[in-house]
Amino acid sequence: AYTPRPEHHFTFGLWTVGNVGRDPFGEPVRSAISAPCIVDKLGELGAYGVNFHDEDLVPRDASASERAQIIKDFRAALERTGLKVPMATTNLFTDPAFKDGAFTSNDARVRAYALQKTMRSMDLGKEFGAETYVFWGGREGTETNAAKDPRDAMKWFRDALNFLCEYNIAQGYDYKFALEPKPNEPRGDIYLPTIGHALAFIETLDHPEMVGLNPEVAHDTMAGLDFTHGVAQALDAGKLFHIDLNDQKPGRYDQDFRFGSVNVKDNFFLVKLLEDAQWNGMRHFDAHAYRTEDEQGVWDFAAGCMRTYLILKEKAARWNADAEIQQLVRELKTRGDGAGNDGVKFSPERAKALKEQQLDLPAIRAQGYAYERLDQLTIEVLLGAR
Ligand code: GLT
Ligand code: MN
Ligand code: MN
Ligand code: MN
Repeated sequence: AYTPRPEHHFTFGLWTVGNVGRDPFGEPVRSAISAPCIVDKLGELGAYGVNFHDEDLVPRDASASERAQIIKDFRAALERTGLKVPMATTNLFTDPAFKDGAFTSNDARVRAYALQKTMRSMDLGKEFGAETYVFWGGREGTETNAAKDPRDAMKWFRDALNFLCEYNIAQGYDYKFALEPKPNEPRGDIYLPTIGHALAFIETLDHPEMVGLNPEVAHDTMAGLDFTHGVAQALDAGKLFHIDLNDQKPGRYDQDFRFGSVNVKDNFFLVKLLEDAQWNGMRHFDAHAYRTEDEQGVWDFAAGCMRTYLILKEKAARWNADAEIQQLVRELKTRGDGAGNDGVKFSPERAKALKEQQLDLPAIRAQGYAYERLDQLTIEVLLGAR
């Protein structure tokens, strides 16, 4: 029942299972796994697809013939496994050229390089049929606001996205662009730090319909926010184009832990939201194995992400079918029915009637909401006690 299959739309980045365990204090602990091997193994595990940054697949310094060979081998692996490439993105953070940002660098030459690299990477993604194009502005930020006026940064960011939207149209690529917010790391502070900042920014673009979000569990958790609320707001705005699933303890460095490994309850409500909304996007795991692991640990990690998602999905169905829970939910949803202003359009008469309406405030003040019972029942579903 918890066996991942392609129709579940689970995807991984080449950089996730390919993570070699380098950190700011230590060297790699695992050797790199080739892209075709990753594809074969993900296929075996039941994933739907694999995503990449330009440089995950083709190293920056590859010659034309090396590039051609890499692409040929990768394509062959996709063909033999049936794996898709639903998403592609640009590495705008590793090259030291991007130390002051990419689209928001003070140096116009760097901004030009970022556009050039992104267009080339969009071309590469399309060679493999990618439909979503992610923008994680990891270096778009500052350590000191002496560096630049943040209004200039917003303007440069907007100019870049407007230009790339036009490139998307001119090439007939039909990509959906997905902005990925993050509050900090690797920059001291990153622009567009949360889902809400990104949603507001999108509306200032020339083609807002083309641009949505790729929110990540860990990033909102780092900001101390409730991720499920942010995802719900993105869904409500029709802007949930992609999602990065992983896990994270608040107040730490960017941990990118196995999905569901830290905060089972929050991730339960996240899965329940996605499933209740019948959201049909890719469930992408942007996470990596603990640095203690060898290659077997990497595949244990990947299988675990998918299995936990499916377990939480089953728990959500159980919650939705639990008679006691549903009775509480029904009671909450119908409480005070008929008294409210829901769905009533404004009219001067309606306003007058509402101003004069008698509400039993003492009873309203005295009532309880039974959330303690409801939450305990939720915990019991999660712990397998019902
Ligand atoms: C990097 C980052 C992620 C982004 C990736 C896409 S790269 O691993 O930590 O959150 O989604 O650029
Ligand atoms: Mn992360
Ligand atoms: Mn991340
Ligand atoms: Mn991510």
